[in-house]
This record gives sequence, structure tokens and C-alpha cells, in this order.
Amino acid sequence: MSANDKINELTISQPTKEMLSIAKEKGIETTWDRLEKQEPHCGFGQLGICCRNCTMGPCRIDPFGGEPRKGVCGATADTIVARNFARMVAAGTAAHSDHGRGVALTLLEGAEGKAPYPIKDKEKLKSVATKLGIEIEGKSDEEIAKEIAKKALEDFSRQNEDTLNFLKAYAPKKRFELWKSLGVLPRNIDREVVDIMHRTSIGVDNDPLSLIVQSIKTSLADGWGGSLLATELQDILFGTPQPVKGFADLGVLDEKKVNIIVHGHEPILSEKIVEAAESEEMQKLAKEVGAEGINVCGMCCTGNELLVRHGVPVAGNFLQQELAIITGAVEAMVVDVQCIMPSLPDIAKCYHTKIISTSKQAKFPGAVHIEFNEENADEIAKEIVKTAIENFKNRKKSVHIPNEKKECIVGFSVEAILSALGGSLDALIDAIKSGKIKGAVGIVGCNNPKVKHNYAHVELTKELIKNDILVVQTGCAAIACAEAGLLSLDAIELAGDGLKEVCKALNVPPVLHLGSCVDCSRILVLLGALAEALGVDISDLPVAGAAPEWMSEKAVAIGTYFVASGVFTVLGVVPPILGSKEVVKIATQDAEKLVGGKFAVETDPVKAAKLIIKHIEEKREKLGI
Ligand code: XCC
Ligand code: SF4
Repeated sequence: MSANDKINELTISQPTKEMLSIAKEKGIETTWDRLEKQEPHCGFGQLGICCRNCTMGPCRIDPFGGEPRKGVCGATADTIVARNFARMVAAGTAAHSDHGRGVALTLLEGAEGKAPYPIKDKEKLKSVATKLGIEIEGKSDEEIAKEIAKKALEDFSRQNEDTLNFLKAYAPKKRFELWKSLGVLPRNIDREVVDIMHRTSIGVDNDPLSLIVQSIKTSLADGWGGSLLATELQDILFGTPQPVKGFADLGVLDEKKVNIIVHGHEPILSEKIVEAAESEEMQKLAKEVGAEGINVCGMCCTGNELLVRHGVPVAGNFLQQELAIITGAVEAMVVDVQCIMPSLPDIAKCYHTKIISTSKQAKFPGAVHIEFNEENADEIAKEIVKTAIENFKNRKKSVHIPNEKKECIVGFSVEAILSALGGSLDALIDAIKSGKIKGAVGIVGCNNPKVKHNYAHVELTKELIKNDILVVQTGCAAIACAEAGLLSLDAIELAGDGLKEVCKALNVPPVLHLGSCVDCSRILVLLGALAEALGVDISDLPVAGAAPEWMSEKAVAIGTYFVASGVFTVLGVVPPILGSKEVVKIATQDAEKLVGGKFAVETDPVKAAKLIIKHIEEKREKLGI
């Protein structure tokens, strides 16, 4: 295979191909090269049957039923796989929810006047307060914000057997009762994560079902707790997304300007960087160094947060982060937490790019560390922008920015969807009942170099909209489809006749971008509202979820809370559970009897679409529509 043929196998994105061939030419190692060096992957790890939870091991189980059948402590493959799965859910929940905690603390500090975070969306403030049962009459916005923040923080600290304030306020009744009867209502977010770490340590919980039930409980603490409160409080602080035009792909970088990429997950700093970059002082400074201005672009979920709220261009998704540096046009890549490749400082060494780490929790050898704190947010943001501007003069001549970027319409919060529909879900329900829209599918999650970059996201999405299924997206999936032009009004032409008619009437794309990965909570809220409006449970709805190119532990938490919320969820990358027949059976069959949702695994996006369409048709039939 020629080098070009090989690159064509790695991605469907033209700018990505272009940058990959430059990387090859220059001998710069990327994630795809490192994947190759890891292959073939360890079979025990892939099947989930290795355990490192104590030093009598590490232990591994013979996948073919021979010896060893047990770890030194006596743990079976079923126990080991279930324990490993639970730990993935715990890690994913911890990541989303720790982010949520940070937002709650920021809201509190802002309201107390200790940090420069005023309330942007007063309407949302009031609606969240009302949902939480907070009296708003006669109270100042700051007082209300403080009470909301405290309710959120209580969800991390409650020591009794009651459940989360946010879950109680947002979950549909039928679901709530089901979870209650199953004993999976989370007590507090931190506690469920700790519970998993405790019960998966040597000699505690050995029953795969019990371990999966705790995984479900913990994932609910993520979806209807940590992630949900992150979304809601970020909307209060930075505004609830409304439809806005944006651009996506590496072509958003601008050769004539100071390029700053903000990458990671939390908008608390990046919102301030956007503000600082727009300030007269910084604009002037940029002109002084010979640039035409400052171009702040996003990447991954920090990118999504800024894209859906302000239309800030997004330079790419997970697998494009290294390539952005290889353009030679990036003065600074500012990172916070999550999904930031440790390889970045190494690649940056070949260019003038400064990798600026900002979080106490995420340090990168080789990066410049400018630590962020909320109290001094404005000054720190300015310092970072200034560092980028001063670095402009160090840019080398050999800049290569692919000239492709795609226009997209994004920002479909639940509030925005409702307002596009004229204030209630009726129009959507009518369209579903009449069959113009057959159902809805949430396509979410990462990129993974084991999957052709963006291919599975885009193919699955195209198949579904062609079959009159509305698609909602978050995370790197949404960026993939933005780059493929599927988040534009032009994409309406790719939809089936029914969906086409509805999208044209509402003037919305057939694929709706809801935000970052914590905003998967918006999908839950939407599903809950649909179910209540129809007087059914979420598990009765003609809907499904999919994570076609997932890689992160966070995606395992998301997939699990989708399933636990009653949603059929298709994974495009095989999870490390095949070493246990018992766990596979629970995840792909028994879960449905318990919670009404289950997992399926299908690596071919066209076949995945068929599975989903069949599922949606069955659900429609059961509803009698
Ligand atoms: Fe990370 Fe959120 Fe996955 Fe993308 S989708 S690779 S988790 S940035 Ni969340
Ligand atoms: Fe081995 Fe059991 Fe220790 Fe795991 S917990 S490493 S299976 S002895």
C-alpha cells in the first residue's frame, strides 16, 4: 500500500489527510503511528480478564476455558470483568462530575462576589431554581444562585439514603419509581464512585450482577447528577445555547492572526479567554506584533462549549489535536482537563507552539503551566492571551493550514429545540405519530484511531437521517458531523422525505448539535420530557443511543446511564467485557428486563443503523403508531 493509500484508510476528513501526510513527511509521530506500535493489543486486556487490583497478581484468566480459571484470590473471569467495567464507570462519572463540582463552586463564588462570574442567563437561573423547589419570590439573583449551588454541592455530600436533588427534580416519574424499586437511586455522586472503588478492591463484591447494579447506580449519578448540573449551571453562568452559525475543521485557523486553541472540557477558563482576546488591549497588542487580530478556536468539548454558546469556530475533534499543531500556525494551545494527549508538548517542540496547561489536576511535562483560579480569572486569561501574542513572532515560515472548513448551525439546547417547535413538544410528537419522523437517536462520543476517523459517526448519521430518524449529537461525534457538513441546512437534502419536510418547516438541520459530552444530559432531559408528554416511560419511546467511535471511560459512564434510563445503546467499539459470558449477557440481554434498555455492539455503522431502525420500528409498533 502506498503512503497515500494508507492515509486514506485512516480518516474520511480531507484536512486530516493533508496534515497526516505532512506529519509523515516530517517524521512526526502521531497517535496512529503509536497505535501501530501497540498492535497486536494484549488479548487479556481486550477481553477484560486481567486484574491488577492487588499484588498477589497481576492475574489473568485463560479465555478458552483452560487454566488458569481463577486469580490468586479466587476471582473468576466474571468477577474480574465486572470489576473492571465498574471501575471504568467510576472513572467516567468522576471526570464528568468533578467538572460539575467545579461549576457549582464557581457559581457560588460568583454569587458571593469572590470571583468574576456574573449570572448571564437569569431566565435559566429561575427555571432551574423552580425545578429544584427553591422559592424565588423576593430573592436577588445572587441569593437564588447561592441556593442552587448549595443544592448542587449537597449532591456530592449527602450522607443519608435520600437521592440527588437534581435527579429528583429532573427525572421523569416512571423512571424514578423504577429506579427506586430497583434500589439504584444514587445517594451522592462522590459516594457512588467511592463505593465502586471500595467494592472492586480485593475480596469485596464478587457477584457480577451486583457489580453491574452498582455501575448503573453510579452512572445515574453522572447522567442525572454530575453531568446534568454541569450543563444547567454552565447555562446559568454563560448562557443557554440558542441556534448560532459556526465553522468547523482545521481550516478555521487563520494564517494572518494569532491562533489560540482552547482544548479540553471546561468553559470556565475558555469563556474568559474569549473575552480577553476580544478586549481592546489584547487586540492592540496583537496588531503591534504584526498580526491582523486574535483567532480563538476550540477543540474537543471545550470547543463544543464555546461553539454552541457563541459560534466560536472549532478546529477539530479528538484525533485532530496533534495535527492542529503540525499546521505550524498555532501560537498557543491552552488545555484544561480530559482528552488532552500527553504527546502534545513533544510535537509542539518541532514548532513554536506553546502548550499551556492551566489545571491543578492536569500537568504536562514540557508544557508551560499558567495555573488558573476562578478568583483571578480575568488576569490569568489576559496573561495567557498575552503569552500567545508574544509567541507570534516565533512562528516559522512553513505554515500549512488546510483550506477546508464547513459551516454549521449549532446550539440546540432543550430550550432552543422547544422554541424552534413553537413552545411545546406537540409538533415533534405529531411528526413522530404521523411517521414523518420515525424516531430519534443520540449519537455521541469520541474518536478512536482503531476506527477510521469520523467514518462511523458520519455513516451512521447519514443512514439514520435518510430513514427519517432525527439525530441529536454531542461531543466529538457532533464535531465529526459538523466537519462532514451534516449540521447545515444543506444537509436537509440528505434526509428522508418526512424528516426533510419537518426540517424545512422548522428551518433546522436534520442533525442537532446539543453541546459537549456533559450535555448528553440534555438528551436525557429531552427524552424525559417526551416520555412525560406521551404518558409513557423513556423505554417505550422510538429512540436509541450510539457511540460509534468511543474510547474514553467517560463514554462507558454515558452508555451505562443511557441504558439505565431505558435507551437501547449501540457501541461501535467492542468494550473489554467479552471475557465474561455472564457480564455480556447482563449488558446485552438481562439489562432490558431490569431497566428497559440494553447494549449492543456493532462495529459496522451501516449494520448498526439497521439494528437501530429495527428497534425503532418495534417500539413504534408497541406504541401503536
Ligand atoms: Fe473526549 Fe469530550 Fe470523547 Fe471527545 S467525545 S474524545 S471524551 S472530547 Ni466526550
Ligand atoms: Fe489477582 Fe485477585 Fe489480586 Fe486481582 S484481586 S490481582 S485477581 S489476586
